[in-house]
Amino acid sequence: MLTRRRFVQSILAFAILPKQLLQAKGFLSPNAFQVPPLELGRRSGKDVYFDLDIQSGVSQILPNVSTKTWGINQPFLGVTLRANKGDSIHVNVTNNLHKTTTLHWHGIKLPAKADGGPHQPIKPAQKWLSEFDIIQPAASLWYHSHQMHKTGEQVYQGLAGMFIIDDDISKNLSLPSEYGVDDFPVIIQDKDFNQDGSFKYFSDFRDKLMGKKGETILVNGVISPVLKARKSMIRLRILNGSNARIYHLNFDDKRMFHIIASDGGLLEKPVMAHSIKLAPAERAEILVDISDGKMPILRHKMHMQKSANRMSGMMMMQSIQGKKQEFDIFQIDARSVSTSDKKIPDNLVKHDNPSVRSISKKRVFKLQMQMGPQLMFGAMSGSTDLLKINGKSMNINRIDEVVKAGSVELWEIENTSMMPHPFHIHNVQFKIVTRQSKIKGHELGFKDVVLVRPHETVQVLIKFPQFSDAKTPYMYHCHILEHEDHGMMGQFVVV
Ligand SMILES: [Cu+2]
Repeated sequence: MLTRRRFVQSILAFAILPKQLLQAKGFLSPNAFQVPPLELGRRSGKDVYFDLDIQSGVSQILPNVSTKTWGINQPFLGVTLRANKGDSIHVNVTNNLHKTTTLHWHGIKLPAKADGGPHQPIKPAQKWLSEFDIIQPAASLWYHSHQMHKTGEQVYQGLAGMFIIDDDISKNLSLPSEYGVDDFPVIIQDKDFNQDGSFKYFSDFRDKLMGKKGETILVNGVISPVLKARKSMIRLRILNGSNARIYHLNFDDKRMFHIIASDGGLLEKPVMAHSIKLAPAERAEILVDISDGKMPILRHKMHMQKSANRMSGMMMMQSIQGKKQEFDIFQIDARSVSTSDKKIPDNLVKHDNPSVRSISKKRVFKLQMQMGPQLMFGAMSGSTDLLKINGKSMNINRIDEVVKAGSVELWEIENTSMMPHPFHIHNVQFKIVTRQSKIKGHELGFKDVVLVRPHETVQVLIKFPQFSDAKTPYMYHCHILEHEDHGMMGQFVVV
């Protein structure tokens, strides 16, 4: 017979047992920080050849159960590709999945045919050759699936990796740049798991509306890793690779760090900060001084006064439902660092900003979500046109905008909804020129994603590259992947 004491014990044991929870919360048995393998390709002069194999595999993410995952040249996530400005890139992609997919080069200026968006699907067992010259400065970019209506699911499964560009300026700045030694990719994603260890995508219709958020945070595919640092100054290339979660990143000991780069590359000057906000698909590079030999934890946590003022209705709803709003991301173990000779430069690069006087056209994009019963019904029935831009849901057969190659335009993005939307434009790096809040930190740099807050209007200044192709469109869309998949996307051609 189960005594009351035994009963209480068993309940406690049940509550405490899942190891992944213990690890996630207390770093009880630390996982090692994983650095994605570096792929430099086969080089012949300026020509660089990459062979990428999109594959399915099995990964040990949780203790005791394995997870079916997707990856690029490895079972889960993509290898890090690295090349130089001026290189001619030739990527030979093979799809070894049983599903059609694509590989999109996020943040890279390139011909529309090489972009890897919904117009360049790769069927199972097929190959796709993407070729482009790198015409932009050093930056931390990334690549991911962009399959029509399936981007959310496919990125969630693991189809995402980092693409690093170097140039002469970045190499001569004496910044930490030894990959895996003092220079680390940090791909942050949030996942949910089923009992059998498989990824749990779409638990309910709310995920479709608000975007899929998971309760377990992974860094480069690992839960709560500890990075044993060897140098006293480290560079973190942080990518928010999550489908929908926005992170407010800061250290538990409130240490300051320097933001040195945004989506499109280095800032003009390092910016001191103690926190940074990154929406899905945004990147930032930060330098962290760990010469004190301590063990700081990078976490996702809003400041008290901010969280009180800025907590959106949606977030309130989530808190009420008992969903976690704060997470430890990973820990740096600086107990055995050796002194780094790296000093933080006062100046980094000079930006070639497009001039406001050369604006040839202004376009307005209204981001719209249907509210009320229509939305609920649509979401539950799996409708793919719940979300709109300028009154239209994405139609792959419709060109929404025609842009002149080489022109400078002002794009005004107006969020008419109650939740924030990170707006992404393919083939460009733009500057944010006006927004309701102060433009600061990484937002001072070149961007390919801008977070547009509820009821906010943001203006961005864009100089379009010279590539033109009247037949093949590029995308602009919300980078909450479920929003993209459910219609908040449009197409433009450059002629
Ligand atoms: Cu959105």
